[in-house]
Amino acid sequence: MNDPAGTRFAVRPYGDTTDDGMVQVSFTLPLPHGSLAEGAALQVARQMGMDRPLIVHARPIGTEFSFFVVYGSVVHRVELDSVHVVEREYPLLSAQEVDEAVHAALGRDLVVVGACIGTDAHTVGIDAILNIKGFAGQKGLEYYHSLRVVNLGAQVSVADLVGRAEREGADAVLVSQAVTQRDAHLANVRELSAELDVTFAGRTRPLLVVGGPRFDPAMAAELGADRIFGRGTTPDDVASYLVHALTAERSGRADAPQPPAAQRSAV
Ligand code: B12
Repeated sequence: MNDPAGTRFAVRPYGDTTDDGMVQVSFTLPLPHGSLAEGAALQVARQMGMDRPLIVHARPIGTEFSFFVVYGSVVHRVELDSVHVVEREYPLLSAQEVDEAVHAALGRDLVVVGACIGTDAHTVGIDAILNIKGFAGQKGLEYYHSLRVVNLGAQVSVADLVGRAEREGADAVLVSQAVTQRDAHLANVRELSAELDVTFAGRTRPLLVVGGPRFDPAMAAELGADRIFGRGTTPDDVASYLVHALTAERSGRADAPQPPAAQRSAV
């Protein structure tokens, strides 16, 4: 929807015609498939703000559950002034620019320690960022000459990750979480952040960079992380962020990182 000056200020979904509000949602109810379950599904849809919802697909899942796809028009519209998102505030750098910036600012390699923590065994996301093979046509962080990458893989405990980060002299800890059941991803990141605080008390804590498809990037501060990356992240975005955070910001800080290990030169 546009104002007279042509500026967009509010939006609604659309299917057939602009602003018709049409959406499609899918969900499961803990009811055997039948008319009661279908009636309940329609009521769920109405309570979600859908006007005249239609069940376009329904099928039993075993004997006690039903799956639905419902189509209808939502009554809601979104005022764009009320939308707050995390925008990338740093430039995307090429691999060569990253290498030059790291070596100019740190005089050494930047150390990255990554893992999937907790019981999470979904390594494809962290490998997409770290592995030299990369993702979406971008080489992973292992490709960069100025980055030393330690990838610990899956199901790493918080204690093991923090211990390894300390021994490696990590500048950044990169963590992936795909499983969100019972908000395990949030609890795990909070636990990791607290453990980093304890272990690095009195020293500069490594950056905590978190990624996964179901994180809200706006939750970084709340979870004790420095940055959260969501679905579709590419390695160059992460490398550029590391340069931005560890060179530009830290070199200006009074508590700029002191090398915890002998092989690290001054920042
Ligand atoms: C492949 C897969 C598996 C494989 C994992 C193999 C492996 N080595 O990783 C296997 C078969 C082992 C598996 C097992 C399970 N899985 Co599974 N799995 C998937 C699947 C189909 C794809 C995930 C994937 O690889 N995506 C591709 C990568 C590239 O995308 P990504 O993870 O989002 O990563 C990108 C960004 O998020 C970001 N990113 C991710 N991590 C990081 C980290 C950093 C630091 C940064 C900067 C960025 C970043 O960058 C990446 C590139 O853009 C998803 C469904 C789906 N379509 O997403 C289910 C899914 C994640 N699995 C699920 C489940 C339930 C399970 C099991 C519990 C099933 C079971 N009952 O046994 C087990 C759990 C095992 C365990 N202990 O963790 C659920 C999770 C539901 C939930 N809400 O928690 C999903 C969503 C399927 C579903 N719809 O139910 N799974």
